[in-house]
Amino acid sequence: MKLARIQVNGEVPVIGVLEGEQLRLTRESDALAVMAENNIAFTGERIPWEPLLAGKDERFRLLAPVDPPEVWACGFTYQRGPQFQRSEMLPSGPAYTDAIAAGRPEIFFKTTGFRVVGPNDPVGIRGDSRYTAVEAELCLILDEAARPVLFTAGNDVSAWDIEAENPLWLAQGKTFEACCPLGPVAVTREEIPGDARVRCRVLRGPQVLFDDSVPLSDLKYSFEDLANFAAVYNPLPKGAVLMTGTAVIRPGSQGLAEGDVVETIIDGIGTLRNVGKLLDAKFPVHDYDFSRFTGGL
Ligand code: DO4
Ligand code: MG
Repeated sequence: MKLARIQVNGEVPVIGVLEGEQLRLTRESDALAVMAENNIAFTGERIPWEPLLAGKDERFRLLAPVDPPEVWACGFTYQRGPQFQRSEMLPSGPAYTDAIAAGRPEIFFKTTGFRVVGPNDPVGIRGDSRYTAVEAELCLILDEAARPVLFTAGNDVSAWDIEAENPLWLAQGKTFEACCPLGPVAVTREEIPGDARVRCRVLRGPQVLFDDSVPLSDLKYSFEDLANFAAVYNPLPKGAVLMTGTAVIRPGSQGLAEGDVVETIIDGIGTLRNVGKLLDAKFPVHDYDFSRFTGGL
């Protein structure tokens, strides 16, 4: 089952079931409820999927498939690790290598639904970041018992230079306006093929700046184990999302720039496309020179 959430003419969002090339609208607003339903209440309306996915029909807006109460994220979860050595801009050191060796993933709070964005929405780039990395990740949508029951694609976009300068600034590097694109659909497990890959592409106009992928089977932990690590002493609300970590890292020192298109592509889920947007500073911050981060390498 593949589920999308859309807004029709600015009204309350509803869930649709993707059937072939059409989205069949339901009267429900919650993907988990539709998934559990035996008799889904359909409205009778069917919407062509491709124009909706491309954001081309003004009457409809494709949203993130869920509006999560919380989004948590895992780090250093792939076999390829330490994957982050592939870029000179990324944090490294004993804290990172020890966590990989210890067999315990990094788990951190990413955001609430407030900073989640959907397909075609802008993805934020902090004005004080010289190196904002895009992190293509499979995301687990958890039920009331923290079981992964739906899956979507996400981008754990991160101001890595800020975390690299001081790991205590992790939250500032990870959580900011529009820092968490999710979509385009939430799927049940059987929709994800055994040989699924997680792919990341960055495009600037017609130029492909980056295109790489890894098999999902390189993930060192099972989905259930990651959910258990996150929830073992930390009750998670129904509908919480858990990002499973990235292994696809753009090498070099070029981060996401305003106008760059970033795609997270996962077999069985599809393509989540977003466009980089440089965020404005909302308030003056006294006694700290944020511009020292932005002066170039
Ligand atoms: O602190 C580092 C975060 C690592 C991460 O987000 C990942 O592995 O995906
Ligand atoms: Mg990540």
